Amino acid sequence: MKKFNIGLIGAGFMGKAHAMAYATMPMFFWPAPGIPVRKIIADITEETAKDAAARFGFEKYTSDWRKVIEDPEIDIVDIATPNDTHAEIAIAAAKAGKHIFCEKPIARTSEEAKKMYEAVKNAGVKNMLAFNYRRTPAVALAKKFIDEGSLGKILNFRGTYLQDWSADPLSPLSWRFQKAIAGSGTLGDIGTHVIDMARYLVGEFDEVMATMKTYITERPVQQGTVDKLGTVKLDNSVKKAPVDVDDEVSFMIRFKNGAVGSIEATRNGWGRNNFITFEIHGEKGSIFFNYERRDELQVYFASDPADRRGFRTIYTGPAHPYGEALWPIPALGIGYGETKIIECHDFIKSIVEDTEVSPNFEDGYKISLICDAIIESSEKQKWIKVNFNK
Ligand code: NAI
Ligand code: SOE
Repeated sequence: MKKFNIGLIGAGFMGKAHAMAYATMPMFFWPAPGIPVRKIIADITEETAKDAAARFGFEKYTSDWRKVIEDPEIDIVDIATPNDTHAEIAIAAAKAGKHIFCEKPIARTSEEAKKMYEAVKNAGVKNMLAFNYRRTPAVALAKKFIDEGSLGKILNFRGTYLQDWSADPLSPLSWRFQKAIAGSGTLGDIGTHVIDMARYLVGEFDEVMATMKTYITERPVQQGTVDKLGTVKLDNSVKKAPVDVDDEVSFMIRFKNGAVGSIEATRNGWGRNNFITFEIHGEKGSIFFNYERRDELQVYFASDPADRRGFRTIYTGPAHPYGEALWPIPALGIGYGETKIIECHDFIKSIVEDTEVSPNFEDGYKISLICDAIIESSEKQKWIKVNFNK
């Protein structure tokens, strides 16, 4: 079984999630397509990198991400740093011939995304973007129902991603609230997850009509480099700085295949934690998914008997996509970690089998073009066609 040496850059929230996936993937998927070896981890100081190596089980550490790229032992470069670093690291990794696993959103802008996509194409390296929610078994089951025609022609997609971790104005100004680092706010950070699911389940976007809003225009400046995602509240004595990204985005969609839809995303939705939902209506039935109840897919088929009208719940388990590799009984509980384990499996499998994996940098680039259209539509308050020829 081939070993793949991993160089992981960024030891925050996603550093932890990815390290856990590398450690555990072969315990779930056996025989594994390959064995990930946690070789080197980078963060911005020697101290944080050393601590991360001990905690996440890496053999070596560095405070300079370029050392990861230059290391001839490394097969896969994993980018788990804030969005402003993705392009520079990915382009350098592609030039060094490394396969690349990169966190979402692909980059801050479509210009950066295009350069990243071109770099991996030119280098011929495998690349994947971490829109992991589509690898929740219930979401993959929704895709199976759509592909096999159980819902018939798709008419409508209604999606949400609602959170409240930053609804408090004293929640710190982390990198996620700075355009220079994040590129955009809610749109790029969480809206893109639902755009990824909408493209995966329904198809390509044609045009959008959007409204974006920033409610909290300044916040106390974060201490330290890691975004603690609302678990820390600062007080009014801490210096404040402006928020220059969106808190909320809502948009309507016309898909190329004639379906229509809408997506709403906010980080100001008190009471909503990771409320990723979609309801899809087709000519022959409907499905509903809520990530906060992610073992479940709600379905209703038009052919169901008249005395049984109403959604019923399928609990995902071994009979469903990825199920055999996970847990032996339905509804034991699929977690965020499992989506990362599946993602890690699918990426390494694509390298071993020399196949394309999705979502990849091409998908990320197209999603960034959709985001451009959403921003333009919000500014001009009219429908904007997505320009895929930029
Ligand atoms: P975080 O703030 O928890 O951690 C970022 C880490 O990167 C910190 O340890 C920081 O010191 C380090 N870092 C920053 N610049 C660096 C550099 N130049 N070299 C080495 N290390 C550097 O951030 P988090 O939440 O882990 O986000 C990272 C990326 O993952 C972002 O692109 C974000 O959008 C994405 N993300 C994706 C999620 C998903 O569900 N797929 C969930 C959370 C984040
Ligand atoms: C914060 O909104 C965040 O960590 C996002 O960055 C992730 O992509 C999302 O999946 C969880 O929430």
